Parts: sequence; structure tokens; C-alpha cells
Amino acid sequence: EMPDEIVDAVEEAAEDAAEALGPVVGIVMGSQSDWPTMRPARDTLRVLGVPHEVRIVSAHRTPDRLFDYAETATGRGLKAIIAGAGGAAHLPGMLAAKTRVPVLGVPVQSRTMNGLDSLYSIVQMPRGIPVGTFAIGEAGAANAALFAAAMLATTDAELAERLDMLREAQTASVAEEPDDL
Ligand code: RP5
Repeated sequence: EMPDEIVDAVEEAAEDAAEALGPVVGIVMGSQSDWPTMRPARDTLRVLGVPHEVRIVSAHRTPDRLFDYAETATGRGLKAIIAGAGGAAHLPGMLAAKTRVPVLGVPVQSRTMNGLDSLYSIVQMPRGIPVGTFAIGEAGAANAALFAAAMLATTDAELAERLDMLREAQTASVAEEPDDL
């Protein structure tokens, strides 16, 4: 049998290697005020064990940060970018214009137009630069994360298993009849 200290050392090296791989999904948002909307994306990736990072990147207020984020995305190994923004929501489209990493856009519910402005801004990309667009708000954020995980699961059997388990748990949680009939 292998001595404990060797097993420990191997486990530690494996953890370091996983960390060194770095995030595969980037979650970005235009403002601190978008975070409550985008949190379900982070929570979902966390539950599924998908390495991720979370950043504030504004197309309008930090355009250089946006360019830098997009330009370094492939080199840093990102496989998907989940981008949430509200109002004149240029962030997902501008990111998509600067990187071939697939961009999943989440329209944030705005105060003035309930997020319809965000939805139209993100979904109506002219032909040539696609942005996958999700529902307005937290459901969209969670679904964007599930979608990113599903794409990654096509080449990651362990992640596929975790995703199947999550969906089975969801199915099992639905009652046959409503409460208080
Ligand atoms: C967008 O403007 C952000 O994505 C946010 O949804 C909206 C409002 O931003 P704050 O004024 O709250 O920073 O850029």
C-alpha cells in the first residue's frame, strides 16, 4: 500500500493542477448593481463544480477593461463568458465582437423599462456576431450557467454526470399536486 504522505502529496498536486487550470467560465456584469441578478449564475456554477471567475466590466465606464477582458479570454482558457447588463446593454455584444469565446447574454431588469431595453439591446445583434440571449433577470442568469455547463459537459463526462444529477433532483422536487388543494 502507498504511504499516506505520498497519497497526500499526489492529492495536493492534483488540487494545484486544477487551480492552475484556472477559470473556464467568466461571469461579467456592467455594474455592482447587477450582482444580485447575476448571483444565481455564480451559485449554479459553484454547485456544478465549474471553475469560474466574477468581474465587473462596463462597456461604457471601463471600455479598456472590456477590451482587455475580451482579448485575453481565449489565452486564459475561458470556454464561455456569461455577460449581464442593463439598459443600453452593449457589454455582451462588444465582448462577442472582440473574442470568439461564446458569449451568453443576460438582460438585467432595468428600473425604467423592466429590462425590455436590456433584452432588445442584447438579443438584436446584427448578423455576423452572435450573442446567445437568455431570459430577463435571475432566471436568465441561472439558465446561462446551466447552458454553459451543458456545453462543457459534452467533453467532460464527470460534469455531465453532475448536471444529470441536478436535473434529476429538480424533477424529483416537483409535487404531483399543488399544496392546499
Ligand atoms: C448598465 O447600466 C449596468 O449593466 C446596469 O444594469 C445599469 C445601471 O448601472 P448603475 O447605474 O446601477 O451602475 O451599465
